[in-house]
Amino acid sequence: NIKGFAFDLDGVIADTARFHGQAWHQTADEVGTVWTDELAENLKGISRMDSLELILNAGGYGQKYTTAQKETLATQKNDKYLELIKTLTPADILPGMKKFLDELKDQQYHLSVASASKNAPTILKQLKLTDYFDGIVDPATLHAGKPDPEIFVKAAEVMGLDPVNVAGLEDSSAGITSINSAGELSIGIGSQLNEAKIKFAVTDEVSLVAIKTQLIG
Ligand code: B16
Ligand code: MG
Repeated sequence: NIKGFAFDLDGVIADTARFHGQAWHQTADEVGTVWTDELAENLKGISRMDSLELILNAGGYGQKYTTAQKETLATQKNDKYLELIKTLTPADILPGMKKFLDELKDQQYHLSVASASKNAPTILKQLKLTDYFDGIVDPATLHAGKPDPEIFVKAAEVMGLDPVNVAGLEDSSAGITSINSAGELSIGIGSQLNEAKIKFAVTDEVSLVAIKTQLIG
Protein backbone atom coordinates (compact mmCIF):
# COMPACT_ATOMS: atom_id res chain seq x y z
CA ASN A 1 0.00 0.00 0.00
CA ILE A 2 1.99 2.96 -1.35
CA LYS A 3 1.32 6.29 0.37
CA GLY A 4 4.33 8.28 -0.75
CA PHE A 5 6.89 8.67 -3.51
CA ALA A 6 10.57 9.56 -3.04
CA PHE A 7 12.11 11.17 -6.11
CA ASP A 8 15.68 11.22 -7.25
CA LEU A 9 16.33 14.54 -9.00
CA ASP A 10 18.99 14.33 -11.69
CA GLY A 11 17.73 12.00 -14.42
CA VAL A 12 14.23 11.70 -12.95
CA ILE A 13 12.87 15.24 -12.49
CA ALA A 14 15.36 17.12 -14.67
CA ASP A 15 18.40 16.45 -16.79
CA THR A 16 21.00 18.28 -14.74
CA ALA A 17 23.67 15.71 -15.72
CA ARG A 18 24.50 17.77 -18.83
CA PHE A 19 25.38 20.75 -16.60
CA HIS A 20 27.37 18.59 -14.16
CA GLY A 21 29.13 17.19 -17.24
CA GLN A 22 29.93 20.61 -18.67
CA ALA A 23 31.32 21.84 -15.36
CA TRP A 24 33.33 18.68 -14.61
CA HIS A 25 34.70 18.65 -18.17
CA GLN A 26 36.41 21.97 -17.35
CA THR A 27 37.86 20.47 -14.17
CA ALA A 28 39.11 17.45 -16.15
CA ASP A 29 40.81 19.73 -18.70
CA GLU A 30 42.40 21.70 -15.90
CA VAL A 31 43.90 18.70 -14.11
CA GLY A 32 44.79 16.85 -17.33
CA THR A 33 42.28 13.97 -17.28
CA VAL A 34 40.90 12.97 -20.69
CA TRP A 35 37.12 13.56 -20.72
CA THR A 36 35.13 10.57 -22.02
CA ASP A 37 31.44 9.67 -22.27
CA GLU A 38 32.10 6.77 -19.93
CA LEU A 39 33.56 9.10 -17.30
CA ALA A 40 30.56 11.41 -17.63
CA GLU A 41 28.22 8.44 -17.20
CA ASN A 42 30.04 7.22 -14.08
CA LEU A 43 29.58 10.61 -12.39
CA LYS A 44 25.79 10.22 -12.30
CA GLY A 45 24.31 9.85 -8.83
CA ILE A 46 27.57 10.09 -6.90
CA SER A 47 28.51 12.93 -4.55
CA ARG A 48 30.54 15.99 -5.50
CA MET A 49 33.75 14.89 -3.74
CA ASP A 50 33.44 11.30 -5.01
CA SER A 51 32.99 12.72 -8.53
CA LEU A 52 36.19 14.74 -8.19
CA GLU A 53 38.09 11.68 -6.92
CA LEU A 54 36.86 9.72 -9.94
CA ILE A 55 38.09 12.43 -12.33
CA LEU A 56 41.48 12.67 -10.62
CA ASN A 57 41.92 8.88 -10.51
CA ALA A 58 40.92 8.52 -14.18
CA GLY A 59 43.99 10.60 -15.06
CA GLY A 60 46.19 8.94 -12.46
CA TYR A 61 46.30 12.09 -10.32
CA GLY A 62 44.70 10.62 -7.19
CA GLN A 63 47.69 11.41 -4.98
CA LYS A 64 48.75 14.70 -6.57
CA TYR A 65 46.35 17.05 -4.81
CA THR A 66 46.05 18.01 -1.14
CA THR A 67 42.66 18.02 0.58
CA ALA A 68 42.63 21.82 0.44
CA GLN A 69 43.37 21.81 -3.30
CA LYS A 70 40.60 19.27 -3.87
CA GLU A 71 38.17 21.46 -2.01
CA THR A 72 39.15 24.40 -4.21
CA LEU A 73 38.61 22.32 -7.36
CA ALA A 74 35.19 21.16 -6.09
CA THR A 75 34.17 24.73 -5.23
CA GLN A 76 35.24 25.97 -8.66
CA LYS A 77 33.19 23.21 -10.29
CA ASN A 78 30.16 24.06 -8.18
CA ASP A 79 30.42 27.79 -8.95
CA LYS A 80 30.46 26.95 -12.65
CA TYR A 81 27.53 24.52 -12.18
CA LEU A 82 25.49 27.14 -10.27
CA GLU A 83 26.06 29.54 -13.14
CA LEU A 84 24.76 26.94 -15.62
CA ILE A 85 21.63 25.94 -13.65
CA LYS A 86 20.50 29.58 -13.50
CA THR A 87 19.13 28.92 -17.00
CA LEU A 88 16.77 26.15 -15.76
CA THR A 89 13.03 26.84 -16.10
CA PRO A 90 9.88 24.68 -15.72
CA ALA A 91 10.34 23.78 -19.42
CA ASP A 92 13.34 21.70 -18.31
CA ILE A 93 11.24 19.28 -16.25
CA LEU A 94 11.70 15.89 -17.95
CA PRO A 95 8.83 14.77 -20.25
CA GLY A 96 5.73 13.57 -18.38
CA MET A 97 7.04 14.28 -14.91
CA LYS A 98 5.01 17.44 -14.26
CA LYS A 99 1.88 15.50 -15.23
CA PHE A 100 2.87 12.60 -12.95
CA LEU A 101 3.56 14.95 -10.02
CA ASP A 102 0.18 16.63 -10.55
CA GLU A 103 -1.49 13.22 -10.61
CA LEU A 104 0.18 12.23 -7.34
CA LYS A 105 -0.72 15.56 -5.73
CA ASP A 106 -4.37 15.25 -6.82
CA GLN A 107 -4.54 11.82 -5.22
CA GLN A 108 -2.95 13.08 -2.00
CA TYR A 109 0.24 11.05 -2.08
CA HIS A 110 3.15 12.31 0.00
CA LEU A 111 6.21 13.37 -1.97
CA SER A 112 9.87 13.82 -1.04
CA VAL A 113 13.21 14.29 -2.74
CA ALA A 114 16.16 11.89 -2.29
CA SER A 115 18.94 13.51 -4.31
CA ALA A 116 22.69 13.39 -3.70
CA SER A 117 22.79 17.03 -4.82
CA LYS A 118 23.31 19.80 -2.31
CA ASN A 119 21.81 22.07 -4.96
CA ALA A 120 18.44 20.29 -5.05
CA PRO A 121 16.56 23.16 -3.29
CA THR A 122 17.89 25.65 -5.87
CA ILE A 123 16.99 23.38 -8.79
CA LEU A 124 13.42 22.74 -7.52
CA LYS A 125 12.96 26.48 -7.12
CA GLN A 126 14.09 27.09 -10.71
CA LEU A 127 11.65 24.40 -11.91
CA LYS A 128 8.88 25.87 -9.69
CA LEU A 129 8.34 22.50 -8.00
CA THR A 130 9.31 23.27 -4.38
CA ASP A 131 5.73 23.23 -3.10
CA TYR A 132 5.03 19.73 -4.41
CA PHE A 133 7.25 18.11 -1.80
CA ASP A 134 6.80 17.51 1.94
CA GLY A 135 10.56 17.91 2.15
CA ILE A 136 14.01 17.29 0.71
CA VAL A 137 16.60 15.04 2.35
CA ASP A 138 19.68 17.15 3.11
CA PRO A 139 22.58 15.10 1.67
CA ALA A 140 25.01 16.90 4.03
CA THR A 141 23.43 14.93 6.92
CA LEU A 142 24.15 11.52 5.37
CA HIS A 143 26.77 9.13 6.70
CA ALA A 144 26.81 7.24 3.40
CA GLY A 145 25.48 8.04 -0.06
CA LYS A 146 23.71 5.78 -2.57
CA PRO A 147 23.84 2.71 -2.77
CA ASP A 148 23.52 2.88 1.05
CA PRO A 149 19.80 2.85 2.02
CA GLU A 150 20.14 5.90 4.32
CA ILE A 151 18.97 8.58 1.86
CA PHE A 152 15.78 6.68 0.97
CA VAL A 153 15.09 5.78 4.61
CA LYS A 154 15.32 9.51 5.39
CA ALA A 155 13.09 10.32 2.43
CA ALA A 156 10.38 8.13 4.04
CA GLU A 157 10.92 9.90 7.39
CA VAL A 158 10.48 13.27 5.72
CA MET A 159 7.00 12.12 4.65
CA GLY A 160 6.22 10.59 8.05
CA LEU A 161 5.89 7.16 6.42
CA ASP A 162 7.17 3.65 6.98
CA PRO A 163 9.50 2.58 4.11
CA VAL A 164 7.13 -0.29 3.18
CA ASN A 165 4.59 2.38 2.18
CA VAL A 166 7.04 4.26 -0.04
CA ALA A 167 8.04 3.94 -3.70
CA GLY A 168 11.34 5.40 -4.88
CA LEU A 169 12.11 6.61 -8.41
CA GLU A 170 15.68 6.43 -9.69
CA ASP A 171 17.73 6.50 -12.89
CA SER A 172 20.96 5.12 -11.39
CA SER A 173 21.66 1.54 -10.37
CA ALA A 174 23.25 2.77 -7.11
CA GLY A 175 19.94 4.52 -6.41
CA ILE A 176 17.88 1.40 -7.12
CA THR A 177 20.07 -0.58 -4.71
CA SER A 178 19.50 2.14 -2.11
CA ILE A 179 15.69 1.95 -2.56
CA ASN A 180 15.63 -1.86 -2.42
CA SER A 181 17.83 -1.97 0.69
CA ALA A 182 15.59 0.60 2.36
CA GLY A 183 12.69 -1.85 1.88
CA GLU A 184 10.82 0.41 -0.53
CA LEU A 185 9.28 -0.29 -3.94
CA SER A 186 11.87 0.52 -6.61
CA ILE A 187 10.92 2.21 -9.86
CA GLY A 188 13.76 2.43 -12.37
CA ILE A 189 13.79 4.88 -15.26
CA GLY A 190 16.29 4.11 -18.02
CA SER A 191 18.21 1.07 -19.18
CA GLN A 192 20.38 -1.35 -17.23
CA LEU A 193 18.31 -1.13 -14.04
CA ASN A 194 17.68 -4.85 -13.74
CA GLU A 195 17.23 -4.80 -9.98
CA ALA A 196 14.32 -2.37 -10.22
CA LYS A 197 10.96 -3.92 -9.33
CA ILE A 198 9.16 -1.67 -11.82
CA LYS A 199 10.89 -0.44 -14.97
CA PHE A 200 10.33 2.35 -17.44
CA ALA A 201 12.51 3.20 -20.43
CA VAL A 202 11.79 6.95 -20.26
CA THR A 203 10.13 9.43 -17.86
CA ASP A 204 7.24 9.91 -20.30
CA GLU A 205 5.95 6.40 -19.56
CA VAL A 206 5.59 6.89 -15.80
CA SER A 207 2.03 7.09 -14.45
CA LEU A 208 0.02 5.56 -11.59
CA VAL A 209 -1.82 3.26 -13.99
CA ALA A 210 1.42 2.08 -15.61
CA ILE A 211 2.92 1.39 -12.17
CA LYS A 212 -0.15 -0.57 -11.03
CA THR A 213 -0.19 -2.54 -14.28
CA GLN A 214 3.40 -3.70 -13.75
CA LEU A 215 2.72 -4.50 -10.08
CA ILE A 216 -0.17 -6.79 -10.95
CA GLY A 217 2.11 -8.30 -13.62
P1 B16 B 1 25.99 18.53 -6.14
P2 B16 B 1 20.94 12.91 -8.06
C1 B16 B 1 23.48 13.81 -8.21
O1 B16 B 1 22.09 14.03 -8.33
C2 B16 B 1 24.10 13.87 -9.60
O2 B16 B 1 23.62 12.82 -10.41
C3 B16 B 1 25.60 13.74 -9.47
O3 B16 B 1 26.22 13.82 -10.75
C4 B16 B 1 26.13 14.87 -8.57
O4 B16 B 1 27.54 14.76 -8.39
C5 B16 B 1 25.43 14.76 -7.20
O5 B16 B 1 24.03 14.86 -7.40
C6 B16 B 1 25.89 15.86 -6.23
O6 B16 B 1 25.52 17.10 -6.76
O7 B16 B 1 27.42 18.76 -6.56
O8 B16 B 1 25.03 19.48 -6.78
O9 B16 B 1 25.85 18.45 -4.64
O10 B16 B 1 20.91 12.00 -9.27
O11 B16 B 1 21.25 12.16 -6.78
O12 B16 B 1 19.70 13.75 -7.96
MG1 MG C 1 19.77 10.47 -10.68
